[in-house]
Formats: sequence, C-alpha cells, structure tokens
Amino acid sequence: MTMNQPNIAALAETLDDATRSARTTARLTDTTPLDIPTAYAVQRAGIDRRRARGESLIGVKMGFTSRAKMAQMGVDDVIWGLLTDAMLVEDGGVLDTGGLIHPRIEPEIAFLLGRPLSGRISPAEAARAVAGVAVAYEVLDSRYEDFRFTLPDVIADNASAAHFGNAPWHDPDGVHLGNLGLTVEVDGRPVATGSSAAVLGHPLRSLTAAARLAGDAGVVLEPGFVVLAGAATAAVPLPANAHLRIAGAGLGAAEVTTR
Ligand code: OOG
Repeated sequence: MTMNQPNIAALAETLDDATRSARTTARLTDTTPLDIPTAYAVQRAGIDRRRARGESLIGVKMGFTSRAKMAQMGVDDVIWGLLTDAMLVEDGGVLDTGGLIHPRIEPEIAFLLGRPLSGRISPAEAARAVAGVAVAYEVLDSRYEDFRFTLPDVIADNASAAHFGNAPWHDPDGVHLGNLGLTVEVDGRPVATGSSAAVLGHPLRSLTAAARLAGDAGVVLEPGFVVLAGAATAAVPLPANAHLRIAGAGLGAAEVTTR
C-alpha cells in the first residue's frame, strides 16, 4: 500500500461524493496519514463545498461528549462538526432516509447562542451566552463502511453529521440541564433513554468545549448559532417509515417522520 501525502481538496471531494451519492467510502487513513489539524482542514473544505452550493453555516455539533458514545465508537476525545441550514429538519417535518447510507439517531440538548463565544470560558460564562435551550436529535450517517473509523477519519467526515432537528426553544432560566431525562421513541416505543448528565457531566461543559475548539480554530460561534451538545445515549438505527419522538423532561419533544 502506498501512503499518500494528504490532498485536502481531494479528500473533501471523496467524502462529499460519498455523502451525495449515499455510498460508503474507504477510511481515508487506510491510504493517507492524517493528523487532527489536517482532518479539520478536510472537514472545513467539505463545508466550503456545501457553501459553494448555497448552504450556510448555522452552528456546530459536539461529538464524543459521552462515555456511551466514546465506548460505542472506540474513540476518546471530544470533537466537533459544522452544521448547515440544509441539515436542519423542521420540527414535525419529514426526513427522507433514501438519501442516507446507514443513518442512526441520538437524543441531545441544543443551545441557541445569544452572544458570541470563542476561547477559554467557564461554564458560568457559557451559560450567560445561552439564549435558548431545546431537546434535539441528531441523525448521524458515517460515510465510512460499517460506521468504523479512527478519530481523524471521523473529524474529516464532519463528525458523521447528516441531519438534526429540535423542539421549540425554551428560556434557559429555570431549566435544570444537569440531570434531565431524554428518550427516543419510535412509533411510541422507547428505543433509547439517557440523562443529560451523560454529556460531560453537564451539557454546559460541552458548550465550553465548543468555545475552546472555536478559539483553537480561530473562529467565533456567532449569536443565532445552534450548538448541539452531543449524544446522551449510544446512537440507535434510524428506521424508514416511522414516527419518532425525542423527548426531554420539562422541554417537550421534537418530532420527525421518516420515509
Ligand atoms: C460520530 C459522531 C458522534 C456524538 O454525539 O457523540 C456524536 C459518530 O458516532 O459517528 O455526534
């Protein structure tokens, strides 16, 4: 096997083509050594391709913020991916799984930023930047065979991001995020349950980690951005032709119908 020097644009194109054709691709690291900064450069180049097609950046998603997820995927560091408007599913909307490879869903807490964030901040500072909180879900769809990857591979693949949605936003005052029950129901049957405490002990820690990653990347999380704090459970397969309800105690529920 020949080991290639990373060609960032070509690697981003490979992953973008896999996404758009709903076909898996081999792990990039099988043939190309990738360090973490180069993997993020591939991620960024993939988002630039989406922006060139008219999509706009509306937030970030945190990954591997829970032990369940780290154990499920065999990795051990917090990462992020970038969210565009085309990934957002309106609440109560329909998601066509036909364009996806092997989608999985996980329940999350989402933050809506009211102030810019970047760099090292305390959880209290993070809390002051939050304009809204909501129960949310993320649909993951790794572009790699069998959902198997190394940390640089999954970073390059935009942290497996495919789609996301959220229930209506709540005023953060009076919402206790520290230990809030989250469930995913498929056609009324619970298929995953967890607690927001699984997200780094408290989802606000995920927001401080997002600010840190933004600072490291030299970017700012803007007011109006959505930050998905990361899964509270392992991800479960997303079935077609189902009605899903993702509920958070005291936060209502997000709903989506799949085709
Ligand atoms: C990567 C994304 C992980 C989370 O919430 O931990 C993630 C994957 O598991 O495919 O989004």
